[in-house]
Parts: sequence; C-alpha cells; structure tokens
Amino acid sequence: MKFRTLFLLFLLPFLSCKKERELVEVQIPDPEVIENQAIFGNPADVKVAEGSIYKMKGLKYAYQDLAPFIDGKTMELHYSKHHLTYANKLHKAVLGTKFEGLSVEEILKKMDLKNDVLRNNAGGYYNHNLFFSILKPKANSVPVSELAAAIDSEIGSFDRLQQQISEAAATHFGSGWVWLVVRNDGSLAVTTSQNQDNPLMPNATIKGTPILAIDLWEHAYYLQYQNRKSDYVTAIFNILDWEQINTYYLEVQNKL
Ligand code: MN3
Repeated sequence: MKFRTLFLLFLLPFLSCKKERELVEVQIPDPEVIENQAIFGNPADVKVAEGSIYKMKGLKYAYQDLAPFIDGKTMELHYSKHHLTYANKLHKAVLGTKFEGLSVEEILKKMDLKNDVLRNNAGGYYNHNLFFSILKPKANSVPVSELAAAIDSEIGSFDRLQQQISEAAATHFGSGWVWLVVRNDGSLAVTTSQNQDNPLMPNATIKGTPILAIDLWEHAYYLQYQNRKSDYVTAIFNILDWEQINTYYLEVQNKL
C-alpha cells in the first residue's frame, strides 16, 4: 500500500513549555487509495416503498465492480437514488388507474403520452432495469451465439454495430437513450429516444423490443467523464454482458 508521508509540526511555543521542536511523523493514505477503499452500500439493501409493486431487481455486481469503466459512486447514485425514485413514482402513478396491476411493458405500449408522470416513470423504470441487467464486470468483449450471427448478417459486423451505436449516441442531443432493438419483423436496429422514452412506446421512430440500452443522461457518466460522453459510450463496450443480451434476443425472437 502506498502512503504519502506527512510531517506535522507539533510545536506551538505559545502553548507549550517544551523547549525543543518535536517532529511527529504521521502516515496518511494516498487519495487514490482512499478512493479505492471507499465503502459503498449494498444494492440488495435498496428497497422500494412498502406496498410498491415495481421492485428493485438488484444488480449482478457490486457498485464498484464496473470500474474503471463506470465508477462506483456513479453506479451507487444511479441505482440507489435515480432508479429507486422511478420505481416508487411509477407505483404512485398507476395506483387507482386502469394501469394498476399491469406489467411495465404493457403500460408502455398502451399509455397516453400526454400523461407525463406515467410516461417518465414507466420509461425510467423499464429503461434502467434493462441497462443495469446488461452490464457485467470482466465481460466478454464481443457478441456471442445467435446474436453474433445476426449482427454479422444484418448489420455487417460488430465493428459496424459499435460505430452505429457510438454515432447515434454522439449525435443525440440532450438526455435520452441509445438502443439496440429487435423490430417486430425480427430484424435488428439501432435507435435513440429522448428523456425516458423507449422503443416500446407508441411515439418511437423505430419500434421494437430493446435488448441493449445505454443511458445517455449526464447522471450516468458526469462524475467520471464530465462532458466526454463519447468516451463513456466507448468504455461501456468493455462491460456489456453479451450472453445476457443474446438471451434477450432469443426471448424476443421466440415470441414473434
Ligand atoms: Mn439514468
């Protein structure tokens, strides 16, 4: 462990009767070490309000496990504050309405877009569930199985897919998301949405079922990357769980 050595002068002549100067050596941890040892909460401890039916689904990793690509503090705030708020507000928004008891996917497909509270919180809840579920520390770096074959045949190559996602993210203005979706005809497409909208909603430019989501809101990256959104999107490719994304791909294909 690296330590920076600090010499503190412990002599205040006007308070001390000692005649000689006394140097006391104190070791304090390097700031980098403090950062790495920062104690994060446990995602499993994050619970929705009592009675709320839209649960927190947990994470397959600790908040700090995605570093250095996404820092632990960002992950903790994102999951335990932002996502929790969407879950709780979604429950409140559907209470006593015709949407009570419906899955979030059904709500998204049937909702009135003029209902801003429902739109933002149903979208926020669904989008973050997908986003957190497709991240993985030490992930395999390339698509696998059926999805890998589909990417090659439909998009051209994985490089081309990365390029499409990066370009879509870079040119997206303001808060929103970039997606890889399976359209209703089974084909793959890259698309973006504003705010917490998503490709299941009636207003989507490209409709489909998302299998990969990247959060483009500043809260997803600003602590570590500040204004460098493109660096954050590039980094995400190191922690995508392609096994999980392939599972989602097959689930959608099987329902078509
Ligand atoms: Mn977010």
